Amino acid sequence: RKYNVAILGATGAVGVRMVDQLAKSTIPVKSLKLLASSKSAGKKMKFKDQQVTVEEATPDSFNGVDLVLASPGSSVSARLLPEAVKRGAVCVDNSSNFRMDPKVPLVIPEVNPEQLKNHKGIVANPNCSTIQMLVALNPIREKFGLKQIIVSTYQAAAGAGHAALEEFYRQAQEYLDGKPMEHNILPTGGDKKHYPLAFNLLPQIDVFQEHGYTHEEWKMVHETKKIMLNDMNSPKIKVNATCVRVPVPVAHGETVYFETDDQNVTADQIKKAVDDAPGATLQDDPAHQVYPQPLNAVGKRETFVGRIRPDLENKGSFDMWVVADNLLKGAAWNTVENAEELVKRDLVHVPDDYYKA
Ligand code: 2RA
Repeated sequence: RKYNVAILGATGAVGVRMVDQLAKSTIPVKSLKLLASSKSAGKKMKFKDQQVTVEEATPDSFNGVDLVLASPGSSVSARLLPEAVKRGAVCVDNSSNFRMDPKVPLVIPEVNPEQLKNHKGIVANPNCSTIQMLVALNPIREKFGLKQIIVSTYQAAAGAGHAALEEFYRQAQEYLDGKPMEHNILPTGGDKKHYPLAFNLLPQIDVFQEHGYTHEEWKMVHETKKIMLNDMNSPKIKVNATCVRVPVPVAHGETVYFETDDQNVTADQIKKAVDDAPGATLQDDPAHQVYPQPLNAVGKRETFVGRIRPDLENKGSFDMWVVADNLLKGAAWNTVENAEELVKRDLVHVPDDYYKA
């Protein structure tokens, strides 16, 4: 079977990578539609040896489409993906819109692929910072159980969008030229005040919500519980997050502190579990200063893990450092990988009780 595929949001920072990852994927593509806003309609993009013209996305754009890869922003996904499902298309959505919807599986192929069979036409891609953390933690949970996760993130500017990344580059040059740094977007377009990111750290990603946590921090907490326990309210795994924007263009870093159920686990056992895990690459050799770095992760599909070591004052607790390209494993590649799994499992079918907005 070959598939009629559409990429919604094809011209964005994630969308262009989806086109590239689809071309490199195992999905047999019969036809490809590139969909975006009216202002991008008419642009030409390369797919394998073809040139494809970008079209404006409308509900009828999905007539005859089997598979949609989406990263258009939450409001567009909310409006258009139910229309695509109604027309018989199965959608993998990278926006945050459907992630916590009980009718929508939230999937990382290396972690919970069995959830894919429960889709009602829409599969949600988790947040980039959640994905890389769980690719690293899942082998540990499976072998030794997890009681608690405390994560601090060091998130790249690209996570805030293409315009934010451009603003960051301009700021760096302004700083070096001794000029004031223009700041109109970062830390987030959704809030009132803006600050320079270059040569700075901003402990705010997305807007603030209850108890002084940001939306990004709540995403990491709730998405982790939904994925690891298939139960958004389970108290079994305690999760706490602090998300910080750092002056790095692409690829997020995370320090992950975790406590295992099994109190007699050693750091070597943790390292072996990570080394054997799908999608994870262990880079952990302090004697030779080997550890993951964002500069080395850009453009790669893997999640890189290092600095694994025991908390010498709390038996069964460990630290580790996790790095991945937030636009690839964090978004475009995980989306395409979910689509590959749907194809492999013959799940590209919209059920009779399909998702309705
Ligand atoms: C960020 N994870 O980094 C969020 C959305 N991409 O801004």
